[in-house]
Amino acid sequence: MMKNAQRRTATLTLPLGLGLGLLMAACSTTPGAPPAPLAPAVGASLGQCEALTNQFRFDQTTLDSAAPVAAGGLMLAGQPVAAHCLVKGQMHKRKGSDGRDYAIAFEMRLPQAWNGRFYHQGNGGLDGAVRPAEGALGGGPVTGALAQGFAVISSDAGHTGAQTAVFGLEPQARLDYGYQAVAKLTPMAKSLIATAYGKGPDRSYIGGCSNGGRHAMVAVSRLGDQYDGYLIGAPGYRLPNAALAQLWGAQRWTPLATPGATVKHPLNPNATIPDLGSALSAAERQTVARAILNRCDALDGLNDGMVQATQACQAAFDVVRDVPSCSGARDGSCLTPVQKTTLAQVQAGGKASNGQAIYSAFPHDAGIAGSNWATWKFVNSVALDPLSVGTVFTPRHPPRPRTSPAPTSTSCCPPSRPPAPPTRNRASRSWARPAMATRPTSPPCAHAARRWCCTTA
Ligand SMILES: [Ca+2]
Repeated sequence: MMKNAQRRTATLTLPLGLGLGLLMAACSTTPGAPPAPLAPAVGASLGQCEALTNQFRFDQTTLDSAAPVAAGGLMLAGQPVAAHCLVKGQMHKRKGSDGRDYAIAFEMRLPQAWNGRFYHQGNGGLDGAVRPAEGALGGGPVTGALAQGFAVISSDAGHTGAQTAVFGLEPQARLDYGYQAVAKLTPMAKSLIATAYGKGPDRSYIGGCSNGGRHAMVAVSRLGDQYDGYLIGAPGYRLPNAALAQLWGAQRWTPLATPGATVKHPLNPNATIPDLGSALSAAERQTVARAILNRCDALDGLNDGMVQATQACQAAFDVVRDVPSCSGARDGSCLTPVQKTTLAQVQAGGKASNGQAIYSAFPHDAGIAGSNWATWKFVNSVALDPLSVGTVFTPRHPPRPRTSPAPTSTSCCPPSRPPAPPTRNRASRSWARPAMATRPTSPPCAHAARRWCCTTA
């Protein structure tokens, strides 16, 4: 416990130290002047590859293999990747409380000609697989971090594919997926880099899309002293609520779906799920996309079939007004009134019974015609999101509005003296809060809204 406490203290004080350092630096420069540029990262050549399995030592870490990959041995988008060392290993191997074997499996790719930088690759979905540590950054694989000479790590975040999604019921595996795997991998990866090159990374970055973007966003708040930059693409910023909003959307579409129609379950070849896609067919989604383009394509200055003026489009486009209305049976060229209102509801974002947003709204975009949109709305919302909500995520419902005022009299909860403000000890740079004022003994709380009262319980 003491060790953990010391580590926690160090984690908390490091940003403070850095902040003070930056503050001091700012005071010593001319106001308004740009900060001095950082010294460039300095690269190095890889020493040994195979020997790393014997050379490298790190707490709770095992290197299973280290093998050289020749130039061109890995191709990305038809382009050869330079020679590098592929290291595979595991951290924190353990027996879970559910009796299953867990570990944080990872691979690192260490370029022979290293650019002095480290990139932590966040992966998508529920993790559970060690994706090749290619460091895809968006914009195509040839721009990936590995191809640029970064040392790259990728991991399964603490569970295997076979353990998805039951890992969510195992407390430590759940924590590892949430954020602890990244926290454990980061210092290990830097140490491995130091062993491999004789020096640690001069710059460290973490990034990813979707769940990988979530990993990076969590790292912003938890590992601010470990990374110099965060590249976050399309992050699921509150995945439990995102999954819950998916279920909400499925509920909206279900009454419009063809009764009894089914499609294959995406995970179980022997199972089927309701065909929610029949609620808004591919032809109807194309009709909506055309209506969106009619209103919005030119708003970005170019009629190219893409809506880049996203926000302007939300004001310019109206589902009910702009999509052709069916005068007879559905034929793909129009929407019925209930289809329009349902689509408008879903795009506006899921709402709790009290009207508060569950997650986010979705901008109208011509991408509604794509199969990916339909898969998320009509398949994943039925097959995957309920599984996630049931095992991995704990959605946090929006707080209920108060239905009665908080008590103001002393009948239930006598007000205590407000606590004195904290005082600062300038010598130790610490803050101390005086002991809380003693709350008088309270009578049993009879108020209906107990959470606004003190109680004797
Ligand atoms: Ca356009």
